[in-house]
Formats: sequence, structure tokens, C-alpha cells
Amino acid sequence: MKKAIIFDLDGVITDTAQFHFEAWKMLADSLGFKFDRADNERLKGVSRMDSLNIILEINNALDRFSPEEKEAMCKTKNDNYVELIGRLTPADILPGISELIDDAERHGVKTAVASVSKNASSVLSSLGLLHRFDYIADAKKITKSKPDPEIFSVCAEALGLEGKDCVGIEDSQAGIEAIHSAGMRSVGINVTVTSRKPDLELRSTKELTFDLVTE
Ligand code: B16
Ligand code: MG
Repeated sequence: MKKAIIFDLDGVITDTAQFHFEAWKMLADSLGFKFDRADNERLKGVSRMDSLNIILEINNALDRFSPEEKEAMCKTKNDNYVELIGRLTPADILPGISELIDDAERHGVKTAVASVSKNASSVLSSLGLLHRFDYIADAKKITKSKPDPEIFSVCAEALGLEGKDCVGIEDSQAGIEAIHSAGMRSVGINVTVTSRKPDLELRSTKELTFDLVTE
């Protein structure tokens, strides 16, 4: 049985993936750039600046802006995003997540969050979950975005465990790759994966159960 469950935040614990999409879409529309839901799949688990670079690349505009202009665009996107997440409450925790955290605690299985978001603490706080995990790894603890394994490895190390003792839950292709590269087993939630598939594929967090995830 696995000794720890490591949760992605955006798209697994709560549906902020939708808010990230809306916030980028507002920015893209204001600049006359193409950006749709299929493009958004490439942004999941990817840092803010790397996400902007993907949008610029899609629109053949990578060389059109100075670093200062790109910082300003990231700030505008984040202002849009912060406004959207201001409405989050514990009712926005996705189905099955609270039960899984409770069951893990009951069985002595550790829990951690692996989110590359700079807003992770604020989101967890609004959801009333900031103190429910044994460890939280966010943008401050890492230097590389998913699909690099760093964020999952940092969690395992902080919990005093090896990768093989942990299972990660993710909704993005970059996240699934990061979990596998960290030597962990993976659970994918409605994930569009073109490379290696998750070890367990589920359509929704509703299908998560403690036995399924840990065994
Ligand atoms: P921020 P995760 C990631 O969080 C999101 O999936 C990704 O879309 C976002 O760009 C990234 O966080 C950075 O977020 O702009 O708030 O720092 O999926 O790793 O929880
Ligand atoms: Mg995610």
C-alpha cells in the first residue's frame, strides 16, 4: 500500500483550471490572440511565464514583446485570476477530495499538495484546506515547472519517503509526466495524455476512493 498521496491543486482539489483558462482568455482576447480550450490543455501545470510564452508561440508572437511587457501581461492575467478565485469557498472543493483526505488521515497515509501556482496557499486557505495536508509544495519551493519531477520529489523528501511509496493525482499531461519521472504511480483525472498514460485513469474526482488510489 502507498504511504502518501500527493494532490495536484488546480483541476484536482478544486476547479481553478477553469479560472486560469478564463483569466488567460481575457488577456488573449484583449490582444487579439487566438486561445481556446485545446490550447489551454498545454498550460496546465505550467508556470505563469511559460504559459504566456506558449500563448505567444501559438500566435507567432514570441519575439514581439520585451521582458517588461511580458511581465505586465503576466500581471494582468494574475489580476484577472485573483479576482476570479476571490469567490472560492469550501463548497468549491471537488467531489471525493475531502473524503479522500479524511480516509488518508484515518489510515495514517500522509498527504501533500504539489502545485506550481504562486496562488496555491491563498486558494487552499479559501477552501479551508490550508492545514489539512502534511506538506504543501508550491512555486516558492521549486525552480522548475511540471513536467519536471522536482515538485513531486520535493514532496516525497519532505515526507521522508521515496517516490515508490507515493501516488500522485493530476489532471494534466505535464503533471502525469512529472509524477512518473519522480518514480511514483499516477492517477489521472480526465487527463488528455498523448505520451505515457496514467496508471489509473478516472473521469472525475467523484470516482476517487482510498482503496483505488493507495493500492
Ligand atoms: P499561478 P497546478 C498550475 O497549478 C496551473 O495548472 C497552471 O495552469 C498555472 O499556470 C500554474 O499553476 C501557475 O499558477 O499563475 O497562480 O502562479 O496545476 O500545478 O496546481
Ligand atoms: Mg492541475
